[in-house]
Amino acid sequence: MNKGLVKISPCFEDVMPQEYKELVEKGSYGQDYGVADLGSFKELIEEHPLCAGCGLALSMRLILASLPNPESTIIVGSTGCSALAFSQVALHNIHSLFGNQNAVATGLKRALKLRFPDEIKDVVVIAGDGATADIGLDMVMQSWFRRENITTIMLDNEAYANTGGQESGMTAEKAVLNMAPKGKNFPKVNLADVAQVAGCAYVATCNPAKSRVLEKAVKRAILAAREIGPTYVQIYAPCPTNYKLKPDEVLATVKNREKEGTYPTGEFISAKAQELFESLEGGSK
Ligand SMILES: Cc1ncc(C[n+]2csc(CCOP(=O)(O)OP(=O)(O)O)c2C)c(N)n1
Ligand code: SF4
Ligand SMILES: [Mg+2]
Repeated sequence: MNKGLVKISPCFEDVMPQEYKELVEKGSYGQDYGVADLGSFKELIEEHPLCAGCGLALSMRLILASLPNPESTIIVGSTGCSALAFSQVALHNIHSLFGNQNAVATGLKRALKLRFPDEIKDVVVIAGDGATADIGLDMVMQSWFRRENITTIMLDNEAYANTGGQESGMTAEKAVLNMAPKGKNFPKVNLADVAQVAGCAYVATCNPAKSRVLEKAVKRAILAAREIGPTYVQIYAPCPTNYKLKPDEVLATVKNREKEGTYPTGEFISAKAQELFESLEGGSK
Protein backbone atom coordinates (compact mmCIF):
# COMPACT_ATOMS: atom_id res chain seq x y z
CA MET A 1 0.00 0.00 0.00
CA ASN A 2 1.14 3.53 -0.49
CA LYS A 3 -0.27 6.75 0.86
CA GLY A 4 -2.04 7.38 -2.44
CA LEU A 5 -4.49 4.58 -1.66
CA VAL A 6 -5.73 6.12 1.60
CA LYS A 7 -5.75 9.70 0.30
CA ILE A 8 -9.17 11.36 0.53
CA SER A 9 -10.90 12.33 -2.69
CA PRO A 10 -11.49 16.13 -2.62
CA CYS A 11 -15.28 15.70 -2.90
CA PHE A 12 -15.34 13.64 0.36
CA GLU A 13 -13.05 15.87 2.40
CA ASP A 14 -15.90 17.54 4.31
CA VAL A 15 -17.58 14.27 5.33
CA MET A 16 -14.60 12.12 6.34
CA PRO A 17 -14.10 11.70 10.12
CA GLN A 18 -11.33 13.73 11.73
CA GLU A 19 -9.46 10.61 12.83
CA TYR A 20 -9.32 9.33 9.26
CA LYS A 21 -7.92 12.67 8.14
CA GLU A 22 -5.30 12.40 10.90
CA LEU A 23 -4.37 8.91 9.75
CA VAL A 24 -3.83 10.13 6.19
CA GLU A 25 -1.90 13.21 7.25
CA LYS A 26 0.15 11.82 10.14
CA GLY A 27 -0.02 8.03 9.80
CA SER A 28 3.04 5.82 9.76
CA TYR A 29 3.29 5.18 6.03
CA GLY A 30 6.89 5.47 4.91
CA GLN A 31 8.13 6.53 8.34
CA ASP A 32 9.77 4.82 11.27
CA TYR A 33 6.88 5.23 13.69
CA GLY A 34 6.10 3.41 16.90
CA VAL A 35 3.60 3.28 19.74
CA ALA A 36 4.92 6.60 21.14
CA ASP A 37 3.54 8.31 18.04
CA LEU A 38 0.01 7.09 18.70
CA GLY A 39 -2.18 9.98 19.70
CA SER A 40 -1.36 12.03 16.64
CA PHE A 41 -3.10 9.34 14.55
CA LYS A 42 -4.85 5.99 15.03
CA GLU A 43 -4.27 3.01 12.77
CA LEU A 44 -7.48 1.42 14.02
CA ILE A 45 -10.13 4.11 13.90
CA GLU A 46 -12.59 4.50 16.79
CA GLU A 47 -15.77 3.26 15.16
CA HIS A 48 -14.68 -0.38 15.18
CA PRO A 49 -17.31 -2.89 16.34
CA LEU A 50 -15.37 -4.52 19.20
CA CYS A 51 -16.82 -4.18 22.74
CA ALA A 52 -15.84 -1.33 25.05
CA GLY A 53 -12.56 -2.12 26.80
CA CYS A 54 -11.77 -5.09 24.54
CA GLY A 55 -8.15 -6.18 24.99
CA LEU A 56 -8.03 -7.13 21.31
CA ALA A 57 -8.80 -3.58 20.15
CA LEU A 58 -6.07 -2.08 22.30
CA SER A 59 -3.57 -4.75 21.27
CA MET A 60 -4.37 -4.34 17.58
CA ARG A 61 -3.87 -0.59 17.82
CA LEU A 62 -0.42 -1.20 19.34
CA ILE A 63 0.50 -3.93 16.83
CA LEU A 64 -0.46 -1.77 13.87
CA ALA A 65 1.61 1.16 15.16
CA SER A 66 4.59 -1.19 15.60
CA LEU A 67 4.78 -2.52 12.03
CA PRO A 68 8.22 -1.70 10.58
CA ASN A 69 6.89 -1.44 7.03
CA PRO A 70 3.11 -0.81 7.13
CA GLU A 71 2.67 0.14 3.49
CA SER A 72 4.14 -3.20 2.39
CA THR A 73 2.64 -5.38 5.10
CA ILE A 74 -0.17 -7.80 4.42
CA ILE A 75 -2.14 -8.94 7.44
CA VAL A 76 -3.80 -12.33 7.28
CA GLY A 77 -6.68 -12.59 9.73
CA SER A 78 -9.04 -15.38 10.68
CA THR A 79 -12.62 -15.64 11.85
CA GLY A 80 -13.11 -14.29 15.36
CA CYS A 81 -13.57 -10.94 17.07
CA SER A 82 -10.35 -9.37 15.75
CA ALA A 83 -11.47 -9.95 12.16
CA LEU A 84 -14.36 -7.54 12.70
CA ALA A 85 -11.99 -4.61 13.16
CA PHE A 86 -10.03 -4.94 9.92
CA SER A 87 -12.53 -2.92 7.91
CA GLN A 88 -11.49 0.04 10.10
CA VAL A 89 -7.78 -0.36 9.33
CA ALA A 90 -5.99 1.28 6.40
CA LEU A 91 -3.69 -1.66 5.65
CA HIS A 92 -3.74 -4.56 3.23
CA ASN A 93 -5.52 -7.46 4.89
CA ILE A 94 -6.97 -10.80 3.93
CA HIS A 95 -9.66 -12.64 5.83
CA SER A 96 -9.07 -16.38 5.70
CA LEU A 97 -11.42 -19.23 6.55
CA PHE A 98 -11.25 -19.97 10.27
CA GLY A 99 -8.03 -21.85 11.08
CA ASN A 100 -6.51 -21.56 7.59
CA GLN A 101 -4.63 -18.35 8.26
CA ASN A 102 -1.09 -19.79 8.33
CA ALA A 103 -1.66 -21.80 5.14
CA VAL A 104 -2.96 -18.68 3.38
CA ALA A 105 -0.07 -16.60 4.72
CA THR A 106 2.45 -19.22 3.58
CA GLY A 107 1.13 -19.22 0.00
CA LEU A 108 0.95 -15.46 -0.05
CA LYS A 109 4.50 -14.96 1.21
CA ARG A 110 5.88 -17.47 -1.29
CA ALA A 111 3.99 -15.80 -4.15
CA LEU A 112 5.15 -12.33 -3.12
CA LYS A 113 8.78 -13.50 -3.03
CA LEU A 114 8.44 -14.73 -6.61
CA ARG A 115 6.51 -11.71 -7.86
CA PHE A 116 8.54 -9.02 -6.05
CA PRO A 117 11.99 -10.60 -5.46
CA ASP A 118 13.64 -7.23 -4.76
CA GLU A 119 11.00 -5.74 -2.49
CA ILE A 120 10.23 -6.22 1.17
CA LYS A 121 6.75 -7.64 1.71
CA ASP A 122 5.97 -8.60 5.31
CA VAL A 123 3.21 -11.16 5.83
CA VAL A 124 1.80 -11.11 9.35
CA VAL A 125 -0.90 -13.39 10.71
CA ILE A 126 -3.12 -11.87 13.41
CA ALA A 127 -5.61 -14.41 14.77
CA GLY A 128 -7.32 -15.51 17.95
CA ASP A 129 -6.29 -18.27 20.32
CA GLY A 130 -8.96 -20.64 18.99
CA ALA A 131 -7.80 -20.10 15.41
CA THR A 132 -4.12 -20.47 16.35
CA ALA A 133 -3.85 -23.08 19.10
CA ASP A 134 -6.92 -25.22 18.31
CA ILE A 135 -8.62 -25.30 14.95
CA GLY A 136 -5.70 -23.88 12.91
CA LEU A 137 -2.94 -25.59 14.88
CA ASP A 138 -2.09 -27.98 12.04
CA MET A 139 -1.51 -25.10 9.61
CA VAL A 140 0.38 -23.09 12.24
CA MET A 141 2.71 -26.01 13.00
CA GLN A 142 3.32 -26.83 9.33
CA SER A 143 4.31 -23.23 8.64
CA TRP A 144 6.79 -23.42 11.52
CA PHE A 145 8.17 -26.85 10.56
CA ARG A 146 8.70 -25.62 6.99
CA ARG A 147 10.46 -22.47 8.23
CA GLU A 148 8.14 -20.10 6.38
CA ASN A 149 9.14 -16.43 6.55
CA ILE A 150 5.97 -15.25 8.27
CA THR A 151 5.09 -13.82 11.68
CA THR A 152 2.22 -15.33 13.64
CA ILE A 153 0.59 -13.10 16.26
CA MET A 154 -1.96 -14.69 18.57
CA LEU A 155 -4.47 -12.42 20.31
CA ASP A 156 -5.03 -14.59 23.35
CA ASN A 157 -8.30 -13.78 25.09
CA GLU A 158 -8.40 -17.33 26.48
CA ALA A 159 -11.77 -18.12 24.89
CA TYR A 160 -13.77 -18.51 21.73
CA ALA A 161 -15.16 -15.04 22.33
CA ASN A 162 -16.92 -14.44 19.04
CA THR A 163 -19.15 -17.49 19.45
CA GLY A 164 -20.22 -16.72 23.01
CA GLY A 165 -17.53 -18.05 25.32
CA GLN A 166 -16.45 -21.65 24.77
CA GLU A 167 -13.15 -22.76 26.32
CA SER A 168 -10.11 -22.93 24.05
CA GLY A 169 -6.79 -24.71 24.47
CA MET A 170 -5.48 -21.38 25.78
CA THR A 171 -8.12 -21.06 28.51
CA ALA A 172 -6.60 -21.49 31.95
CA GLU A 173 -7.40 -24.64 33.93
CA LYS A 174 -10.57 -24.33 36.06
CA ALA A 175 -11.65 -21.09 34.30
CA VAL A 176 -15.45 -20.81 34.07
CA LEU A 177 -17.03 -19.41 30.90
CA ASN A 178 -20.60 -19.10 29.61
CA MET A 179 -20.23 -22.36 27.72
CA ALA A 180 -17.77 -24.02 30.10
CA PRO A 181 -19.90 -23.66 33.25
CA LYS A 182 -18.14 -26.38 35.23
CA GLY A 183 -14.68 -24.93 34.60
CA LYS A 184 -11.97 -26.17 32.26
CA ASN A 185 -10.52 -29.60 33.05
CA PHE A 186 -7.13 -29.25 31.35
CA PRO A 187 -4.13 -26.91 31.64
CA LYS A 188 -3.50 -23.99 29.30
CA VAL A 189 -1.51 -24.96 26.20
CA ASN A 190 2.04 -23.62 26.28
CA LEU A 191 2.25 -22.59 22.65
CA ALA A 192 5.25 -20.33 23.19
CA ASP A 193 7.38 -23.35 24.14
CA VAL A 194 5.91 -25.37 21.29
CA ALA A 195 6.84 -22.56 18.86
CA GLN A 196 10.42 -22.65 20.06
CA VAL A 197 10.72 -26.42 19.62
CA ALA A 198 8.95 -26.26 16.24
CA GLY A 199 11.59 -23.96 14.77
CA CYS A 200 10.55 -20.36 15.37
CA ALA A 201 13.55 -18.02 15.25
CA TYR A 202 11.97 -15.61 17.71
CA VAL A 203 9.14 -16.06 20.23
CA ALA A 204 7.64 -13.50 22.62
CA THR A 205 4.79 -13.32 25.10
CA CYS A 206 3.59 -9.83 25.97
CA ASN A 207 0.54 -7.73 26.79
CA PRO A 208 -0.94 -4.31 25.97
CA ALA A 209 -0.21 -2.92 29.45
CA LYS A 210 3.46 -2.83 28.44
CA SER A 211 3.17 -1.10 25.10
CA ARG A 212 6.94 -0.69 24.56
CA VAL A 213 7.57 -4.38 25.22
CA LEU A 214 4.78 -5.30 22.79
CA GLU A 215 6.18 -2.90 20.18
CA LYS A 216 9.66 -4.35 20.46
CA ALA A 217 8.32 -7.90 20.19
CA VAL A 218 6.28 -7.15 17.07
CA LYS A 219 9.14 -5.32 15.35
CA ARG A 220 11.66 -8.00 16.23
CA ALA A 221 9.32 -10.77 15.12
CA ILE A 222 8.70 -9.16 11.73
CA LEU A 223 12.37 -8.36 11.10
CA ALA A 224 13.44 -11.88 12.06
CA ALA A 225 10.72 -13.43 9.88
CA ARG A 226 11.99 -11.43 6.91
CA GLU A 227 15.56 -12.62 7.27
CA ILE A 228 15.50 -15.95 9.10
CA GLY A 229 12.26 -17.88 9.41
CA PRO A 230 8.98 -18.16 11.32
CA THR A 231 8.36 -16.07 14.41
CA TYR A 232 5.59 -16.08 17.02
CA VAL A 233 4.20 -13.37 19.30
CA GLN A 234 1.54 -14.23 21.88
CA ILE A 235 -0.37 -11.28 23.32
CA TYR A 236 -2.56 -11.63 26.38
CA ALA A 237 -5.61 -9.58 25.40
CA PRO A 238 -8.54 -10.25 27.77
CA CYS A 239 -12.16 -10.28 26.69
CA PRO A 240 -14.18 -8.23 29.21
CA THR A 241 -17.49 -9.46 27.80
CA ASN A 242 -16.90 -13.20 28.26
CA TYR A 243 -14.80 -12.89 31.42
CA LYS A 244 -17.33 -10.46 32.90
CA LEU A 245 -14.85 -7.67 33.53
CA LYS A 246 -15.70 -3.99 33.47
CA PRO A 247 -14.05 -2.25 30.51
CA ASP A 248 -11.69 -0.38 32.82
CA GLU A 249 -10.58 -3.61 34.58
CA VAL A 250 -8.86 -5.10 31.52
CA LEU A 251 -5.43 -3.56 31.97
CA ALA A 252 -5.46 -4.22 35.73
CA THR A 253 -6.25 -7.87 34.97
CA VAL A 254 -3.32 -8.09 32.59
CA LYS A 255 -0.98 -6.52 35.14
CA ASN A 256 -2.22 -8.82 37.93
CA ARG A 257 -1.71 -11.94 35.85
CA GLU A 258 1.84 -10.88 35.11
CA LYS A 259 2.49 -10.02 38.74
CA GLU A 260 1.17 -13.34 40.05
CA GLY A 261 3.18 -15.20 37.38
CA THR A 262 0.22 -16.78 35.59
CA TYR A 263 0.85 -14.83 32.38
CA PRO A 264 4.48 -13.70 32.28
CA THR A 265 6.06 -11.72 29.47
CA GLY A 266 9.25 -13.08 27.94
CA GLU A 267 11.32 -13.73 24.84
CA PHE A 268 13.13 -16.61 23.20
CA ILE A 269 15.81 -15.37 20.78
CA SER A 270 17.58 -17.92 18.59
CA ALA A 271 21.31 -17.45 17.92
CA LYS A 272 20.62 -16.25 14.37
CA ALA A 273 18.00 -13.77 15.58
CA GLN A 274 20.40 -12.49 18.23
CA GLU A 275 22.99 -11.86 15.53
CA LEU A 276 20.42 -10.06 13.41
CA PHE A 277 19.16 -7.83 16.25
CA GLU A 278 22.74 -6.90 17.13
CA SER A 279 23.53 -6.01 13.49
CA LEU A 280 20.48 -3.75 13.28
CA GLU A 281 21.93 -1.63 16.10
CA GLY A 282 18.63 -0.16 17.15
CA GLY A 283 17.96 1.05 13.61
CA SER A 284 14.19 0.81 14.09
CA LYS A 285 12.24 1.88 17.13
C1 LIG B 1 -14.46 -23.41 9.86
C2 LIG B 1 -15.19 -22.71 10.96
N1 LIG B 1 -15.37 -23.35 12.15
C3 LIG B 1 -16.00 -22.73 13.17
C4 LIG B 1 -16.45 -21.45 13.01
C5 LIG B 1 -17.17 -20.76 14.14
N2 LIG B 1 -16.35 -19.80 14.81
C6 LIG B 1 -16.35 -18.49 14.46
S1 LIG B 1 -15.41 -17.54 15.45
C7 LIG B 1 -15.01 -18.88 16.39
C8 LIG B 1 -14.17 -18.74 17.62
C9 LIG B 1 -13.01 -17.81 17.44
O1 LIG B 1 -12.19 -17.92 18.58
P1 LIG B 1 -10.79 -17.24 18.57
O2 LIG B 1 -9.99 -17.68 17.41
O3 LIG B 1 -10.19 -17.42 19.89
O4 LIG B 1 -11.15 -15.70 18.31
P2 LIG B 1 -11.93 -14.68 19.29
O5 LIG B 1 -13.31 -14.56 18.79
O6 LIG B 1 -11.83 -15.19 20.66
O7 LIG B 1 -11.18 -13.40 19.13
C10 LIG B 1 -15.60 -20.06 15.91
C11 LIG B 1 -15.46 -21.39 16.52
C12 LIG B 1 -16.25 -20.81 11.76
N3 LIG B 1 -16.65 -19.57 11.53
N4 LIG B 1 -15.62 -21.47 10.77
S1 SF4 C 1 -16.61 -10.44 22.82
FE1 SF4 C 1 -14.69 -10.09 23.93
S2 SF4 C 1 -13.03 -10.34 22.44
FE2 SF4 C 1 -14.96 -10.08 21.32
S3 SF4 C 1 -15.08 -7.88 20.88
FE3 SF4 C 1 -16.19 -8.24 22.79
S4 SF4 C 1 -14.68 -7.92 24.42
FE4 SF4 C 1 -13.55 -8.18 22.51
MG1 LIG D 1 -10.13 -16.11 21.50
